[in-house]
Amino acid sequence: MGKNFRRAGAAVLAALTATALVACSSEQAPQGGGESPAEGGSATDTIVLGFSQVGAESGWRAANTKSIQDTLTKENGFDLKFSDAQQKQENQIQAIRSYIQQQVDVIAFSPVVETGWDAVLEEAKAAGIPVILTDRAVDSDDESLYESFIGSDFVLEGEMAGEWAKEQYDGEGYKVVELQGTTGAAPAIDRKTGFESAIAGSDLEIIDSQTGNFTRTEGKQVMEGFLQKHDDIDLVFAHNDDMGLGAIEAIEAAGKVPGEDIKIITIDAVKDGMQALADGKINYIVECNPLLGPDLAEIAEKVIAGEEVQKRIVVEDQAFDQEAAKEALPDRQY
Ligand code: GYE
Repeated sequence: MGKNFRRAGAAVLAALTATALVACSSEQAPQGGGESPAEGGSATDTIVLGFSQVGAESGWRAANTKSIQDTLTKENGFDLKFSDAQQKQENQIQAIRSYIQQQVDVIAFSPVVETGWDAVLEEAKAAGIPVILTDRAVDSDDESLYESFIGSDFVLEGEMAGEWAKEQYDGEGYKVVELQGTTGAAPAIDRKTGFESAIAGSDLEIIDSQTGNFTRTEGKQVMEGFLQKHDDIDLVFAHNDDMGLGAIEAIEAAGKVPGEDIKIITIDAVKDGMQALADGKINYIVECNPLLGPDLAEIAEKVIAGEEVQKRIVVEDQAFDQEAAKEALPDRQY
């Protein structure tokens, strides 16, 4: 509920500030993308924003893309140029270079992996184009390469998952398998770190850990391999709902009952995950809010207006057990 209010507030603010930006962007913004002026207004009203998305790997990503596309609209004062990198860093670098060439007003992206961005970000800086990071962080010593990073605290998410596991199952000698997100991605690195630190010194033991690349298909495949290798798995920690949903399929195909014979903890809390939680097939989900469009719009407007922005905007997340999922499902937006 609180979140909805916060988001509505951001949208209103976005609409208001968009109007105030007209003069500013007409002075400093080059005509990005070579587009003709939008009907009903001059092109100078508009912030041209190039967004490079990670891909379409998960329900979370679909909700994140929708939030961005629904918010950065012409009506809200944006001309959004959107590209999907299909989980490949080289595609993202190419997209960012093309946005630089088009002289967009702002570049935003969700970096598929953490490292290897300095060169292209320096090119953007040299061209005078501000960069905003959404969702995932970059690992760079030079913080001047981006204006702001909007996203969840993934270490905290992993800790919340680990704390809950520890509360439920410590003392019982639980064997855990881990389905990691995309290798080298901030959420995969940080969720692993957080979970491990929370269960350190407990009776829970991670007996196997492999990437499922944040997808349902790979989550299922990796879980099939785990089930063949180990006959004593008690708990799956999946770095996202989709891999957990894939694991459910593998567990059922192996004749076991997900949520009972093998417990499952995931992160995201997208609709399909929440439904599986309410159905008793998942035991606990830590939320990761994908609705970053309003915050991105607000920060982009401020950056263009030359206003101060926060370097780090942390999106707050909650967590759900099976009862909480049943209650939350009817009002869930994603
Ligand atoms: O948890 C996962 C997606 O970066 C937070 O990426 C995001 C993660 C999310 O594929 O489902």
